[in-house]
Amino acid sequence: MKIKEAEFITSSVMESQCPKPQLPEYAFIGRSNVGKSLLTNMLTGNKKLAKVSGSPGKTITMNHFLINKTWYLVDLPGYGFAKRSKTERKKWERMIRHYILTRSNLMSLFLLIDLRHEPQKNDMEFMEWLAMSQIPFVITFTKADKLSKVNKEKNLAAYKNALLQEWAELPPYIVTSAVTGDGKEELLQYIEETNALFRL
Ligand SMILES: Nc1nc2c(ncn2[C@@H]2O[C@H](COP(=O)(O)OP(=O)(O)O)[C@@H](O)[C@H]2O)c(=O)[nH]1
Ligand SMILES: [Mg+2]
Repeated sequence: MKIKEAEFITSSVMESQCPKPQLPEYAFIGRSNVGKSLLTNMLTGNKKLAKVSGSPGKTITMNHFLINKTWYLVDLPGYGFAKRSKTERKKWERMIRHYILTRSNLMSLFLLIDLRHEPQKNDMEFMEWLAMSQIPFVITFTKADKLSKVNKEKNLAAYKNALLQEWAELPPYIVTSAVTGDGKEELLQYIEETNALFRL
């Protein structure tokens, strides 16, 4: 799939502000600074579409982008808002989980994980929750350009090991870099195939 058109639609702080669920939707979720905005820009080929923030955890909104007038990409800040109060964080997490469970057009979720780090407890717990809730997801490793080939393999192996301690099978995963464009074709192909399964 080629992206010919990518349009910012809304920034929402409540579900009621989100676009009507009439087109297939894919969500990017992950801690702040993991690379959600840059990956959105890389996928759409528009460097200015999503703001790439230098200061983590500043804006907490759900941002909808309409792609080729046929599907939505939504940026869901999930967890790890360093500068927020615990109450605020909890409220957001509850809302995001509710969104994931009830959004009728949500086809799949891309859980973004910085490949430079060791497996993180909250990412692992979130994946368990997704699996338990039967929400399809793809682990999307980010910032692959920041690692040597050897370290990339090493960190991937560490993740696979951690996952296989919990599960019999690995969830699907894609290794990406918003800098080199790695993973772009794979991601877009997955979306194209999944779009075909959408029913209103
Ligand atoms: N080298 C490199 N840096 C990245 C990549 N993705 C994001 N970054 C950097 O990581 C920081 C956070 O990225 P951003 O997209 O704003 O993260 P968000 O908070 O998840 O939306 C920025 O300084 C980006 O330039 C990547 O693939 N490679
Ligand atoms: Mg962002």
